[in-house]
Amino acid sequence: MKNHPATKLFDVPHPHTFLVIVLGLVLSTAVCSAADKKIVVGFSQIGAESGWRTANTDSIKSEAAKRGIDLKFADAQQKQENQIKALRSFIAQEVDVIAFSPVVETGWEPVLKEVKKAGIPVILTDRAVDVSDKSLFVTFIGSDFVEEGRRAANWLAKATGGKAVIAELVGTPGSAPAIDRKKGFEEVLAKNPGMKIVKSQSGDFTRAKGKEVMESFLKSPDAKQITALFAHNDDMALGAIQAMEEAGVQPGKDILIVSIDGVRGAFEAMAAGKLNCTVECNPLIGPQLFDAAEAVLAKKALPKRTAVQEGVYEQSQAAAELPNRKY
Ligand code: GYE
Repeated sequence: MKNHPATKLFDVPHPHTFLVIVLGLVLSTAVCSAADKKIVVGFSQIGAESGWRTANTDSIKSEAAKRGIDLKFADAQQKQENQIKALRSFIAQEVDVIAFSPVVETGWEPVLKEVKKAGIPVILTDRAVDVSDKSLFVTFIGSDFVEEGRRAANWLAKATGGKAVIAELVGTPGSAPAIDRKKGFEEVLAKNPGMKIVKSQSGDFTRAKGKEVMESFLKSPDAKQITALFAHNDDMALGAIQAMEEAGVQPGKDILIVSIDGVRGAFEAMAAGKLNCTVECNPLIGPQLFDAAEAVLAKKALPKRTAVQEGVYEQSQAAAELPNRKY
């Protein structure tokens, strides 16, 4: 076949046109990637064991969405092994920052060393880890659980004139809030000889377990002497209230109840006269978490520890405070 000029499919453009096109492409991808380069944060959450946790998850997810952060969220269903797997998968995905709320305090050194080797900064939220090498994380944002335990005991000491026979519903064994809240509570008890803990068992921070353990407390031969309940979180207290009602015991009257978190359900129970006091533990740490993530990527210095501001509420304040509660 003859190659006639009229049958030519494309005109070959002038070489300068190529240059302009290529330059244009290079420039536009550079501009796009600067604007589109989202911060990628891997977050390993403990689970969904309580109202507190649900509010915490919502706070983190909604704040990430608001800031256009690419959040890789993994739910560990309260198992440390799942959290360790999640952390390793974040390393494999080369995320910019890893954040997590450790279910228990110990056993993190090996995986945190892997994260450090990969050059990924770690932010702890809510619960702390027990590691000797503090360079394994950049910062910890969370509540002072020891102080929360003290506040619960101080309220009870005041309410009972320093005389109480106490049943205790402990949080997840080995978790920072269970260890520290107990410590703070017992510190105040040591100064109040008329107050003693006669029963203490874990309800794993859930309503169902709190109910189950309270049922067994109430069935024990010395159940009648219990005058107060200290629950390490509101959900366990709410479960215990159910157990008391089913056993014909009046929660909030026959047995005084103090718990920790300040979730909406606790305020409702206080307004109904069934719970006596809740010590606030603020779960809305999404904004602080991503402030820290952005700061660490901008190479700004961060404090090793940021505490969250919290209060103590009793029955008389419940109705007025209810409309202000955000979780
Ligand atoms: O008190 C409890 C949750 O770590 C502060 O975990 C958190 C605790 C919170 O399950 O309700």
